[in-house]
Parts: sequence; structure tokens; C-alpha cells
Amino acid sequence: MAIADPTAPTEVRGACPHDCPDTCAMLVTVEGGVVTGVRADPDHPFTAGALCPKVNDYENRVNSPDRVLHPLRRTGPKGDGRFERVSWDDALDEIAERFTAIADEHGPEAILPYSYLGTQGMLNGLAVGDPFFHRLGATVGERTFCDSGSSTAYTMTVGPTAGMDPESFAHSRCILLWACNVQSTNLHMWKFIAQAQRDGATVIAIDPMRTRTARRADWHIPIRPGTDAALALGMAHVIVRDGLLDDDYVERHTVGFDPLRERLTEYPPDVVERITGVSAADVERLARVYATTQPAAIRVGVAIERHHSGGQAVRAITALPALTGAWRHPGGGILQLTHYAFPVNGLAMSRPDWIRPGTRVVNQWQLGAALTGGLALDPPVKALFVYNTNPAVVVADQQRVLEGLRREDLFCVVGEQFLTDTARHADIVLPNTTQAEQTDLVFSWGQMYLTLNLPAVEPLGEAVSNREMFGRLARRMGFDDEIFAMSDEQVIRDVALDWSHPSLEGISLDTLRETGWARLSIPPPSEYAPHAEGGFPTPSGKCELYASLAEQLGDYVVPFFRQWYGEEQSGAPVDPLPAYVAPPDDDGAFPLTLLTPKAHAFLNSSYGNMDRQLRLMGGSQPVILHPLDAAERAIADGDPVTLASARGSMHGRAQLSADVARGVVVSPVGFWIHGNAGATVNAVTEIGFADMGRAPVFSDTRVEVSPGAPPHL
Ligand SMILES: Nc1nc2c(c(=O)[nH]1)N[C@H]1C(S)=C(S)[C@@H](COP(=O)(O)OP(=O)(O)OC[C@H]3O[C@@H](n4cnc5c(=O)[nH]c(N)nc54)[C@H](O)[C@@H]3O)O[C@H]1N2
Ligand SMILES: Nc1nc2c(c(=O)[nH]1)N[C@H]1C(S)=C(S)[C@@H](COP(=O)(O)OP(=O)(O)OC[C@H]3O[C@@H](n4cnc5c(=O)[nH]c(N)nc54)[C@H](O)[C@@H]3O)O[C@H]1N2
Ligand code: SF4
Ligand SMILES: [Mo]
Repeated sequence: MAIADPTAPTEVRGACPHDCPDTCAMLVTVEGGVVTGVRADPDHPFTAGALCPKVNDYENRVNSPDRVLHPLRRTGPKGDGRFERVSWDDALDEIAERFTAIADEHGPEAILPYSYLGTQGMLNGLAVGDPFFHRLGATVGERTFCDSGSSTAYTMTVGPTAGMDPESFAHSRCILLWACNVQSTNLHMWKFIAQAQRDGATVIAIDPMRTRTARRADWHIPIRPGTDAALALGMAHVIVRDGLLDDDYVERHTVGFDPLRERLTEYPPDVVERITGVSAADVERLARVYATTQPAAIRVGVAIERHHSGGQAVRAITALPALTGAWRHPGGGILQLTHYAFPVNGLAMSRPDWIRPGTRVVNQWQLGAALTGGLALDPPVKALFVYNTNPAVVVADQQRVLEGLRREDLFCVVGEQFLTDTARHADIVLPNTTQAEQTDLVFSWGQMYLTLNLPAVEPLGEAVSNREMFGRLARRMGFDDEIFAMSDEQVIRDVALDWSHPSLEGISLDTLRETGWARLSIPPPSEYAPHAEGGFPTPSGKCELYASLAEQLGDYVVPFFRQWYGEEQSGAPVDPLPAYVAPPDDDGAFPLTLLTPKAHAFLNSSYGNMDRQLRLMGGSQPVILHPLDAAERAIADGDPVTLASARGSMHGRAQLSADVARGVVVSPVGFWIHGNAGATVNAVTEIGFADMGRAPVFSDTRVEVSPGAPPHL
């Protein structure tokens, strides 16, 4: 693709690459072949305004002196961070030799690919390495870090539907922000919520913490973590009891209402109060406001799934708009993920048909166990290839992950932009481009626009895109399949999307070159009511209050999260009716609950190394607790503290705030280990899976906070 003229200052159209629902349209300023600034495209209805505090100085990420710009080979002990520069040829030779030797000796399943959404574009994102690793015969890495549990629950209820258009929230009269910190994690959606609020809508935030979002709401409901299923079922109880149902909608567009009504008898408001900490009066009021103020919209956050009962919470919440008929109106219904609206050609991108029959699947959340013998894998993992993710920071069981990464007999390759805590452990680091240096086409999981990203400058140093990295590896391994040789443009035109799909009518690579982005060919937000007449893409075509898929498959993982579009996998039995299930009892040694939400100025662990963003986050890992909980422990604001669970401990800086409920501790994810005394929140978090979709349960972590640094530091 054309590179901008390197001499004149110019603006190039881009798309923010991050794993964020907003997928902003960026304008990248280039002067003399150098990126000198970025701004939000003012004409883009969703992005308009400013970029977020993470990305509004993206030029500093692109031009950072800390970028990895050449292939590196380790020279010191693993984790030490000492490397020497090597040529691409030498790096590729070494990888090919080691992979071949390991495959010969142990079988190719001894190679574990490991990736997530460091960049989200269709070319360089989730599926980019899959064809290579499937050809190799490597173990399949199952990616259920994020939203797999929610998506399983949501699709078993209403099917893979994009649900509400976020822009149609401007037409809502009642908005529930349920476990979603919009002001930090979905910033550009706020203007539509604010518009509705100005027009008289009631905005309600349901969150254990009084976040910057909750502060702007008309009503903040500080719920006990992990109990949302009970609250939603309590609301449904009141709605049924008080005759607030939309009988006609329930009759025509749902299945399973009778067994659900039976189940709801178990959730009267007083029982719900005992489970959730929300008073019975508030449960009643919430149910009435929600059911009687139409159109009513729900924005459900990803955070809700990270509890033992997380899937069932999403099931119960997703049932609400069908019970009240909220779907009838533009501005009514529920918004979970919009990506179902994009006809992504996952099968052609990921090539699950190349997976050799019987190849084992390892869930990426279990990396620590997989690397240290905990899963009793045969053959053991002998090689690890990490790209688009930073497991040393983002995955639970951190100390075992680090122990595994330090294994001298593990051949580890990391594709990265920076020397992350993970990359520091690599034998070979391969340099990857930023979004300003590559071509991509980006779908969104939080709005309805397709966005083209054009390269603004030549790649810095010897950095290459993920696509080019896997193209080079494939050629070195002798794989001659067409996909590895295709140009980016060819992939966009022929592979990435089903361009014949009605939602892409009038949109093509050529139109996108002119406009940069395009709204999908769907009705405007003021008219968008996709389920006004039912039509849910479930087995019955109705909203399944009693889920036939739960009955058939139990705890399955929706294809998007398994392989891009692999087979659905059945698992442990799941109650086909929503229910609240308490987390396992602890012995009382850890009286507080830890939440590790997203950092306002980081994108997961990205930007955890950037000065400005780190300063915005206060410079070091905070441990936020209620002043009364702190006083009981003789902890003052700013004190060094130890945060400990049955899993492990870490060091942080106490921050006292009545914004967190008593009994809850908040410590955001994303701070790097290096610079934080060897451990961050995932050294402490609970391991294991929730009730659906193999979502992690790290928000069911019981902890204690004590003054001072831990003895091992
Ligand atoms: N600034 C920023 N934005 C991001 C990201 C980032 O790292 N930083 N990451 C992106 C990604 S990958 C994702 S998945 C999304 C996630 O987006 P969100 O789901 O909004 O993110 P979280 O911060 O994890 O959680 C949101 C809120 O849920 C609350 N919460 C936690 N447990 C419970 C519970 O049991 N019940 C209720 N009702 N509330 C609960 C937390 O207190 C928090 O305020 O954000 C995306 N956007
Ligand atoms: N305790 C706790 N743990 C969590 C969460 C939480 O809320 N609390 N959130 C979970 C969730 S929702 C998610 S989505 C995951 C996110 O976890 P990750 O997807 O691992 O997110 P990041 O930490 O930002 O890591 C992305 C890495 O990819 C790199 N990268 C960016 N672009 C490219 C590229 O083009 N090529 C290559 N090779 N690399 C690139 C970045 O530099 C960065 O180091 O974390 C999960 N873990
Ligand atoms: S991280 Fe999200 S909010 Fe920030 S610029 Fe990117 S898409 Fe927009
Ligand atoms: Mo995520």
C-alpha cells in the first residue's frame, strides 16, 4: 500500500489497534517520514471528540526509545533482560532448527502457540498465527481470557446477535451500566449516554466501586461482587409478581417462561438483599424503574463474567429485556458485543480445517500449570511462541508462569513491540510494527463501523507486522500455502470478510481508502431495533429463558473464542435456567474480596511502561481499600502494604477511599512486574474457571491486606 509522502506534513487515516470496544478512527500526522501526532477523526460519529488518555500520544509509543526494533537473542539468564542483536536470517534459522528438532524428538504438539489481542485488526490480530501453527501440527491454544463466559451465556440466551447499537443509547430513557466502567473502558460511548441523560433518562451504575462512571450516574448501586445473578433474578421476580411483564412479547418471542417463573420464586427481594447487599427496597425500585421506563437499555461489561456465577449472571441479565419487551424500541435491549454484526471470514483466516485430527487443546489461562507439569502434558511443552499478549502480567498463577518462563529447557520466542516482562524471558525476540507502520482492517466489538488502517510511515528498524513475521516463518519452514504469500491488500479483498454480506453493501476496500471507515449497512441508530419482532438467532428463533444449548452442550466455549470458528465443545453440565451459585467457601483467613479492574491509563498491560500513562496511574501499583477496613489494619494512606491470598502475594501502595465498598479491595491490572518488586495482581488472583465458557474467576479472590512489604521482597 502507498506510503505517505515523507517530506510534506500530512495526515494518514488509521484505526486504533487496541482490544477496546471503541475502535477509534485515528488521524496520524506524519512529518518528514516520522509520526508526530495523532487525533480522533472529528467526522466519525462514534470516535468524535478526543482519543483516550492511553492513546492520545501514540506517537510516543511508535517512536519510543524502548521499542524492540531488531531480532534479539538472549545472552543472560532468563528474565534478566540481556540480549544481543541478530539478523532476521539468524533468528529465523534458529527458530526453524529448534522447532524442527523439538517436533522430531517430541512431536509437534510439544510446541505451544500463545496469543491474544495485542492488536485487534483482522490481518494482524487473533487469527494471524493460526494457519502457521496448524500447518506445524502444534498444540491448539484455547483463548478464553476475555468475554468467553459472557458470550457463551449471552448466545445461549439470544444467539450471536450484535444486540443494541451503542449509538441508539441516545434514545434510551433508562440505562443500566452493569459492571461496566464506561468512562475508562468504553469512553466514546459516554456521549450517547450523556445525551440520553440530558434528555431526561435515568442512568444507573451497578458496580461494587463508585467508579468515575458511577459518579456520573443518577443512581449508583454498590453490589457485593459476584452476586449479580441474584440481583437480576430478584428484578425478574418483582417484574413477574407486580404484573410488569410484556405478556405479548414473552408469549411470542421467548421459550421457557414457565420454568423460569418457577425458578424466580426462589429470589424474593429479602433473599436477594442477603446475597447481594442491595436492600430489598432498592431491588424493588430498580425492577420498577427498569420495567416501566421505556426504552430501557443495558450495557453489560466484560467484568461480570469473572466469578463462579458469572455466566448465569449474564443469562439472567440478558433475559430482562425480553421479559419487559424493551427490545421493541430503538434504544431498548442489551449491548454485549457488537462484533457479530461484522461478517468476518474466520474460517479462511484461521484455517481450523488444517488442525490435525486429535490435536490437543491447552487453555491459555493455564499457562503456569502447562509449563510446570501441572497439567501432566505428554509431550511436555518444549517450545512456546508468544505474540500479541503478555502472559507474565495478564494471566493468573503469575509465579508459576514465571517459573515456567524461566525453564532453561523451554525454547521461547516472543514477537513484541517492547521488552515486556514476558519478552525478557525469551530466547529470541522478534520485532513487530505498531499500527502506524502497518496495514490492517479493524472490526469492532463495541460499535458498528469498519475501519481501514493505512501505514503512515515505513516500519522502524527491522520491525515487521505479525503477518509478515508468520509469512517469513512459514517460508523458512517450507510451507507454501497461498495465504502465507498473499499481500495485505489481497487478504482484505479476498479473505478477511464476506464482502457479499448485506451489512457490507456499498463498502469495499476502494471506498474505505476514500473514507477511512464506514458504518455497516444497517438502519440508523434512531431506527435500529433488531429484535422488535423477535427473530433471535437461537435454535428456537426465540429468546431462550430456558436454554436448549445449555441442555445439549453444557458448559461450552463459543467458536469465536476456541479457534476463530472451530467446533463448539461440550463440557460440564450447566443449569439451563439462570441461577445464583455462591463461590466455594473459604476458611475465613482472607476476609476481603479483591477486584483487579482495568487501569484508566493502560490498555491491559500495554502502556504500563510508558512514563506519562504510568504517572497518570500514580506511578506504582495502588491497593485501594475502604478507610474503615484500613483503620482496622493500622494502614494509612500511602503506606506500603502486602496484598496476600491463598495463591500468593504482592507489594503495593495503600490508597484509602470510601469509593470502594467495605470488604472489597481494588487493585488494577496492568502494572509491570519489573519495577514492582517481582509480582503484580495476578500473583494473588484466584485460578480456575467460571461456570461457562472457561472464563477465568479472578474476581472471586479472597485476600488480606497488611502493612509493610512482604518478607520475600
Ligand atoms: N482504560 C482501559 N480500557 C479498556 C481496557 C483497559 O485495560 N484499560 N481493556 C479493554 C478490555 S480487554 C476489556 S475486556 C474491557 C473491559 O471493560 P469493563 O468490563 O468495563 O472493565 P473492568 O474494569 O474489568 O470492569 C468494569 C467494572 O466492573 C466492576 N465489577 C467487578 N466485579 C463486578 C461484579 O461482580 N459485579 C458488578 N456489578 N460489577 C463488577 C468493577 O468494579 C469495574 O468498575 O475494557 C477494555 N477497555
Ligand atoms: N487480574 C486480571 N487479569 C486480566 C484481566 C483483568 O481485568 N484482571 N483482564 C483479562 C482480559 S479481559 C484480557 S483481554 C487480557 C489481556 O491481555 P493481553 O492481550 O495480553 O493484553 P496486553 O497486556 O495489553 O498485551 C498485549 C501485548 O501485545 C503487544 N502487541 C501489540 N501489538 C502487537 C503486534 O502487532 N504484534 C505483537 N507481536 N505484539 C503486539 C503489546 O506490546 C502488549 O505487550 O488480560 C486478562 N487478564
Ligand atoms: S484504546 Fe479505545 S478509546 Fe483509546 S483510542 Fe483506542 S479505541 Fe479509542
Ligand atoms: Mo478483555
